Amino acid sequence: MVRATRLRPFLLFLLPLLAAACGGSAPPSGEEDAVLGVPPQVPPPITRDHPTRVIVHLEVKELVQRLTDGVEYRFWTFGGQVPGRFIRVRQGDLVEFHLDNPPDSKMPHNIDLHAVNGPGGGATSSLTVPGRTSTFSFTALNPGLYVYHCATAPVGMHIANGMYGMILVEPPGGLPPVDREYYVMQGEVYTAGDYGDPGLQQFDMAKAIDERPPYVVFNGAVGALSGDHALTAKVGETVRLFVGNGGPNLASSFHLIGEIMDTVHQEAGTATSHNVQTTLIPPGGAAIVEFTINTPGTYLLVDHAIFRAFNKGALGELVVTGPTDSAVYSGRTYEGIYRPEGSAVQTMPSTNDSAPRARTTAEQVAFGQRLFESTCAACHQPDGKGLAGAFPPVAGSDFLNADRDRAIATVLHGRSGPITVNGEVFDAVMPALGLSDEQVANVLTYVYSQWGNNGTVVRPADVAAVRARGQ
Ligand code: HEC
Ligand SMILES: [Cu+2]
Repeated sequence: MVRATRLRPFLLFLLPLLAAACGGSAPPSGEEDAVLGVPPQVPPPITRDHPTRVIVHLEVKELVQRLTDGVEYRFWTFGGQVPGRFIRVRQGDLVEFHLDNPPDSKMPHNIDLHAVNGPGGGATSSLTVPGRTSTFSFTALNPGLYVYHCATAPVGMHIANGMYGMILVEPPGGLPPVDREYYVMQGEVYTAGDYGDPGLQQFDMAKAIDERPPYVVFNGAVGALSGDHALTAKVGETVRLFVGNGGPNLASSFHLIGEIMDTVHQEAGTATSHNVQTTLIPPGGAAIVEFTINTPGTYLLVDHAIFRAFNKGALGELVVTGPTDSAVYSGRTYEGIYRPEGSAVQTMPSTNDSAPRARTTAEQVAFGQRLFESTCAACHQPDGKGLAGAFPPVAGSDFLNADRDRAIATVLHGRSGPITVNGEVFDAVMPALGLSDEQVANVLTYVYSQWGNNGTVVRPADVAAVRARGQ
């Protein structure tokens, strides 16, 4: 008895603290529209002391943007930029998520948020074809910084084209206040051309599968965080970087040249470590990095897998102004030495000639089947039947069977614009896949031999002829 009465005041004091720590225990009250951050900016910290219903509208935009000077790329984005809009909520919030896909899009898309506890992270509830919108809700149960990305087949292609971003779930009470916060994400771009090859570049599926990106960049372009777009801070300010990695393939050895990270939330989880030089950020992962700059200058953000920084674009700048502290550093800066080397970089010859040559039609079919399964099936489906409204069938396709050379040109160069296959109109984009004559011949011979198609045999010489005609 005595014990219980003594304990009661203590429990009364502890309960609100426990509730605050769990975050999710109070039901959400009220409603608000999310403020979304345009990279490299993030929305302001949350000042609410209770969970609420947060309404997020994210619009997919497929658009051509600068990749580097003289080079453009058709990005698929969440909100018009790479990375996608930054979402900021509080633990316990009920997030009502709207994914909008405008009618002029070419592709279906969806979203998988790593902050979701539920099948597909939202992907199974959000597949949205052009001209439609999808809605689903989730409670932000766990605090942390989470990647989101498109998970529509071929998943790697949607991510490589720029469909990734981040959502921060703040713990109750928020993160410790800092002077500056920025949003940075690394990602690869798989262009058909080499680094710096001018013009509008096509996606290259073969390079993506081989994990050989011509570009590795921060925030979607070479120089997205340099010059006029550099991050800025003043001496003595505390800076927090929300750093993510969209991948799709490469882990980032994230490093700030000339600055030690005072605090790192590794993998953007709850644990912190201190005095870190380089932090590893896996594809689909993130880190929260905090530091104070002691002396002015230009500090470089790099992937310390260093060819990526100086030859593929993974380089950003943080320009710090203010009084020099010569006790911290003698004052000589290295600005100007660690510059990107421009677009006139060396290129290594790329050949596909190591693939074994098929000597018989049966071998062509066998090699072609492997290629179909690894490269074409993601879109045209393993049974060749395609996906209504998105990918045409190659099984029993009148379009395919009517014109061999047109089929060769499609696989060689990709295809866009409306086509009619078995009476259904498709108006989407098939990427150029960067295949050799031999590979095109094999995969088409395989496709022609399957699913009721007409058995046409395609030889490498036939492909070479179409290539030579520029058809
Ligand atoms: C990223 C998705 C994607 C991949 C990968 C892809 N295709 Fe396509 N393919 C399409 C789309 C979309 C179209 C329709 C293009 C249009 O609307 O003009 C198409 C059209 C075609 C056509 C002409 C239409 C038909 O159905 O007969 C053929 C043939 C074809 N693809 C074969 C292939 C082969 C072979 C491969 C693998 C080497 C492949 N595709 C890989 C998306 C893809
Ligand atoms: Cu997508």
